[in-house]
Amino acid sequence: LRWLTAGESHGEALVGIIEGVPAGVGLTSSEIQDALARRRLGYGRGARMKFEQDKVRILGGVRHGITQGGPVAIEIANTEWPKWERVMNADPVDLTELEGKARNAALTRPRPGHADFTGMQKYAHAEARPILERASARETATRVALGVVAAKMLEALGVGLVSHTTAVGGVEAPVDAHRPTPADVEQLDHDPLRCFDAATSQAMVEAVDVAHKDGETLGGVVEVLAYNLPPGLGSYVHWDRRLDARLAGALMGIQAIKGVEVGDGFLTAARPGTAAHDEIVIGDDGQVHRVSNRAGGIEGGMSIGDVLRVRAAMKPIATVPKALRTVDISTREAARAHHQRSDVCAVPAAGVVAEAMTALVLADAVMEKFGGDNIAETMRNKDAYLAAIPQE
Ligand code: EPS
Repeated sequence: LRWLTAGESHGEALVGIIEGVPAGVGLTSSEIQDALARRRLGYGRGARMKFEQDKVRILGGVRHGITQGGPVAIEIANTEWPKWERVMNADPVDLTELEGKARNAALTRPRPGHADFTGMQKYAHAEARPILERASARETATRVALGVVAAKMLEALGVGLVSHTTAVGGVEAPVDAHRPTPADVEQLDHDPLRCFDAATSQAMVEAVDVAHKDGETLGGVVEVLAYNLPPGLGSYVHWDRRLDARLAGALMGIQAIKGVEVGDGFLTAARPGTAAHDEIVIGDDGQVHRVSNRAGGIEGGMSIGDVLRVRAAMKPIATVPKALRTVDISTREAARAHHQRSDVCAVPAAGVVAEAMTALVLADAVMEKFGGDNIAETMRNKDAYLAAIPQE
């Protein structure tokens, strides 16, 4: 599988293309639309999430709700485009009417923690508009859309994913809290922060309210779980084939993600060896089992057939209402970073994006292992592999 995204935050549309999708996978634009709606949920998002809408069109690769084997192309049109048509037009346009308008003002006060300043240096722009347009997490809408294609491939193979919020600011779900399954997605989507623990969720809502009042922003932690994966996706034989390495890269590549854990991750570093691993036993059913899943479903860079568990830590959004110190690059004078509006907390959305990135990596690993031009062929190959490997 390979995939690419293009488009700007306030551009006409975002587009994504994914290539290598087998034929025979069910896919409709309303499924993509639903996933995009889930990404817009979450307590603490800014005003833009309310008035802007994602308008999905599948432009290629799908016919009558079934993938055909060609690249799948998806457009997510931005309903706010009429407001931005001049400022963001691909062709040269007359901007005189926009003089003095905030939307067209040069952004010369880069935000600490954002791509603004280094982007201006690297791409030789005198202001940050061209940087923030592409650096914006708006682009993650495309990843979620492509993630639906991957999730539908995985679903055909019996693999289900779910994501949830485990921390917002300093408020954390208890370590031993129940973990959700794909059957809990609806319940999670109804929770203001997509947190599975009701008491923690309530405390998170309060933390967001306090941050909002204080002109602050909040980060947090999200967790993605994948159920029913076959053992043997990824490989120990080379660094870039390790499933955990590929997941870490994919999750770290999400805007504002600063840390990734697989399984118990950093907790494991503090444990002695006898309490760090998952012992292997023969269960009552005569099958080989691990007694725990501290490893998060991956050993030696390969899925082990247990629940996959990865986490990503998001930093607080860099567009802080109580703006941070910066320098106005046009005058070289001390200033406050530019701020028009912002999300207080986008952690729930990051969970949906992390789930999409995980689905893309897993679908890629599945295709690498099992191949197939039609998903039925992929399933046959998977079944034959499972029937042939030693189980007991
Ligand atoms: C974003 C800033 C906000 C978010 C945007 C991502 O946009 P604006 O600066 O126009 O208020 O709303 O997220 C989305 C539009 C989205 O669909 O997720 C940023 O700087 O990353």
